[in-house]
Amino acid sequence: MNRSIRNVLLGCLALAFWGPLQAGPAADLIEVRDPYARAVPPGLPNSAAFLALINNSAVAHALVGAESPVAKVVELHSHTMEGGMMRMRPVERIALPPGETVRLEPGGYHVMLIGLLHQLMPGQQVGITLVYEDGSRKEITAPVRRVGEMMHHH
Ligand SMILES: [Cu+2]
Repeated sequence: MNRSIRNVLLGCLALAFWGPLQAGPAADLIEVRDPYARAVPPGLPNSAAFLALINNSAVAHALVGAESPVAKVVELHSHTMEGGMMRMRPVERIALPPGETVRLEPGGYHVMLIGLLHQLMPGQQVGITLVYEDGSRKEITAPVRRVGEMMHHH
């Protein structure tokens, strides 16, 4: 058998077996676990939401944005140490490697809620739409929880 034909046949076989494991929009393949938003006292303009993202597919995906009706602006942020201070920075994407769990948690990546349209109190639910690199979107609901005080510097 000619080598290129054999390669094509092997490729088809691989697709037949692997295709179902990785096909489909990222929103269907990325599992969202334990989402929550940080409660803030009255007068504080910003908050953040946290969650774990599990890439159950065999291909790399990425979170590239988020939206929420509770804030004027929603950004993806990272926390980094700079000169001994924790600083937040907007990031364009959060990579979701195949088979891995990526946690958005206090002190690390988070969904930044800027310009809250109302106070976030424990017991409330916050709607968040996650946007993935392929344009697929997932709507989730995050309960509002009290989170230990964090230093936040922009
Ligand atoms: Cu932030």
